[in-house]
Amino acid sequence: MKRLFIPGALLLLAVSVILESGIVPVSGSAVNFYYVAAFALGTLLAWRFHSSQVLLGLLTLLLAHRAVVFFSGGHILPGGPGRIAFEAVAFLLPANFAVYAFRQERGLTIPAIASPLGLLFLESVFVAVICRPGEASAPSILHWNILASRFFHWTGIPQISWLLFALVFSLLLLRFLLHGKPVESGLLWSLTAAFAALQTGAVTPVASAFLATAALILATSIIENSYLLAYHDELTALPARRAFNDALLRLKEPYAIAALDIDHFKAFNDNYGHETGDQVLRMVAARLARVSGGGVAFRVGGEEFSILFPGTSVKEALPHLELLRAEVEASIFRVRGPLDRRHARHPATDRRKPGRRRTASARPIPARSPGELSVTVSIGVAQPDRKRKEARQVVEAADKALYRAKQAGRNRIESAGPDRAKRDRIA
Ligand code: GH3
Ligand code: MG
Ligand code: MG
Repeated sequence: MKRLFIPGALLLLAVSVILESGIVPVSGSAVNFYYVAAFALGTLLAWRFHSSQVLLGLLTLLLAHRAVVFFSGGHILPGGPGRIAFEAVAFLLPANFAVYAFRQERGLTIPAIASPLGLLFLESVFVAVICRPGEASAPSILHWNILASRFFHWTGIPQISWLLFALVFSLLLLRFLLHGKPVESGLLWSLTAAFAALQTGAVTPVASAFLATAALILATSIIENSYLLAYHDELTALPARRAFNDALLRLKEPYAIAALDIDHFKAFNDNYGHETGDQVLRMVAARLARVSGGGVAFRVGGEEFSILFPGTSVKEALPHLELLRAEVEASIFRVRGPLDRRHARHPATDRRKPGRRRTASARPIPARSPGELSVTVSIGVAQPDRKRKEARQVVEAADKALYRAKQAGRNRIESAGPDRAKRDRIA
């Protein structure tokens, strides 16, 4: 939810308050600077981060605004080319944003952006044709009334465009709720800012400020996206190693750190394929995310996780870790799609010569029934003491304890000395 409103909605709200309250006097030159800076920043970021969605969004906003300014000559009259351009833009802008949201991001290559650029060109030609000098009104579809027009006397935006904006806003919101991508929330709030620009007259300085905000929101969505890529793991949706390192810097005693590793995961991949391995990783991570006792889980490596327990000693963290270990052991993972069992070897059907040494990765992983798998995890846990004051040293101690848990047979928890309490597997 936080990602839906920050920074897009927050930026739009801040700009609206500044513009409406008059706290800061809005001069024409300040707005012009803001406008140029926002579009330049957005273009630079879209280019560096290969985001065709953001570049196309920026280009659409710019073309839409320039078209209205050009054909209206700075004053939108009730009829004539300025009004026609306004109605065309109010219709095409949300439609284009919907197209960008549903296109797959394929980077900034000519073949990837050729067709949307072609579409923008055709739309520009269309607007130029319907805004020819002497034309009195836009094609009727662009100002088609669905409800009685007295309900809409306070707005210049045609009813059909209200409907389209509302529809695309809902679609973008739904997409964001499904995927949670920052660019989707960026398109959502950028479109809302563009709507505010049209509602405030499209050619006024206030409208230019809203349009610049629409561009700035798209630019910040790229920054948000790179933050997310760096700090969040895409596969499991857990915070990633960088977030773990950050959290270590902020830790204050007392605390406990657990290192957790999936047992025989390589064999899992070898038996069922990498895809299935990924699904199991996701399912284990979902359980780790719900760890009790105030623990926070991170994915720090391939199938390695860390759990931080701030304000908690090892003794206090142990029951929660034990609960987690037992929960993973008891879980049956129902894997989607057919299992890739090309390499699977079942003890009953294994025809390899007896006596031949099995490598770790050739271990048969028992499936409970077709499509149902289970895994176990080993855990090492440590806390700071007189010998290890630094969080880094506590992490190392937890890793060593994890190694001992593996050596001792896996599917168990070991805590780092001095009072090395061995916890045996619960039968
Ligand atoms: P152990 O019980 O000693 O931990 O055995 P292991 O097989 O789990 O140990 P090891 O660390 O040698 O193997 C880790 C394996 O995890 C290697 C790789 O095949 C797998 N792995 C790492 N990252 C991913 C990933 O993102 N997806 C999938 N499917 N597998 C991964
Ligand atoms: Mg492992
Ligand atoms: Mg490992």
